[in-house]
Amino acid sequence: MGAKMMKLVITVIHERDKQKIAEALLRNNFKFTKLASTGGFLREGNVTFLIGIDDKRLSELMDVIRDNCKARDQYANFTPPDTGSIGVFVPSPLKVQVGGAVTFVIDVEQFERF
Ligand code: 2BA
Repeated sequence: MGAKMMKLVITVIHERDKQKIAEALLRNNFKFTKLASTGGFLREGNVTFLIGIDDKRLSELMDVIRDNCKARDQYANFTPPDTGSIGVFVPSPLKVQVGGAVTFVIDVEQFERF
């Protein structure tokens, strides 16, 4: 595949969508690599897919990702910084919306399979 015609799509997916999206990618003949990853903010496991494609298939791939991931509300408890003061801290859960899929599209400069 000529590298000029390639994109690398990196998409961070919620754990609960990983099976669904992997099946949809396979069904639609996309090649991918799945990496176990951890969100920096929630510090929970998520899954990162690396998907190398001919750039003509970019919108098709975006549709597959969009159709198979959904946004979810999650709650995060935070430990406060140590202020040195005496007292009991009751953390209030913070609601955040996660995903559906955080997606980056990168031009591939070179692609080889050795
Ligand atoms: P986390 O870093 O665990 O973030 C989970 C969710 O928490 C985020 O959902 C966002 O709604 C919220 N959040 C993140 N940082 C925040 C902050 N400093 N203050 C308040 N709320 C915050 P998403 O934006 O959908 O991100 C889902 C996951 O995608 C992230 O998990 C992270 O693993 C990845 N991600 C998101 N943006 C990224 C970026 N710019 N670069 C690399 N990875 C990213």
